[in-house]
Amino acid sequence: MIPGSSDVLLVVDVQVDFLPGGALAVPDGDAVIAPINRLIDRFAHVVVTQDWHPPGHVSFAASHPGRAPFDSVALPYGDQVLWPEHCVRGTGGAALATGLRAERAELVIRKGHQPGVDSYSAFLEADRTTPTGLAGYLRERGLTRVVVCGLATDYCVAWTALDARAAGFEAVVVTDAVRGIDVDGSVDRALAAMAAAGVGFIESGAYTALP
Ligand code: VGL
Ligand code: ZN
Repeated sequence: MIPGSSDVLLVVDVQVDFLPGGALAVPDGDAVIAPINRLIDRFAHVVVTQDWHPPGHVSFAASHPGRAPFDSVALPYGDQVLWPEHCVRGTGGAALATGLRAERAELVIRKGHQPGVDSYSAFLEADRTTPTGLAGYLRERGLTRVVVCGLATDYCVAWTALDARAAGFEAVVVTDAVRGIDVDGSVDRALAAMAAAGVGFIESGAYTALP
């Protein structure tokens, strides 16, 4: 077992395409970088996720003739929101944000890499059955509390925090280190769902590592 706390900082999708000017820009998304960089120093364990789609991914509106970004379509695994093309694997838009101190990450989880399945969650793909391997990794490392920050509050952050709880981890969202897309009240719904699932909320300045 690695010495140090049993907390892990999980930095979700802080990527060029989710920042202002990006293909799927999250309003004020770049505001998360400074608090995340300050947090990174206070964790012995940092894991980063990257949205990482093949060209023509099923979550892209352009893959569904006649559909527009932010429409919903029924897929075999359930309803899927359609997005502008974003985070195509290997492109500059999929790169981690410049200035994010991601060199401290011990693991990078890439998700949404199957052409026909999306993955908002860092734990389970949108078919809700295919694991990414993150839960097993954290368990093997003895990491029990997941502190979640990044983009976007109402999609990848929320699904990740909810799945962390479902997998038996403690989960805490850092309120000043997340920003949302907010489609039709999705941020408020996500915050309520997380609270109901036992996800905690803290400000980055209040985080104290476990001894
Ligand atoms: C995300 C929409 C599509 C996210 C990723 O990182 O929250 N949202 N792909
Ligand atoms: Zn995506």
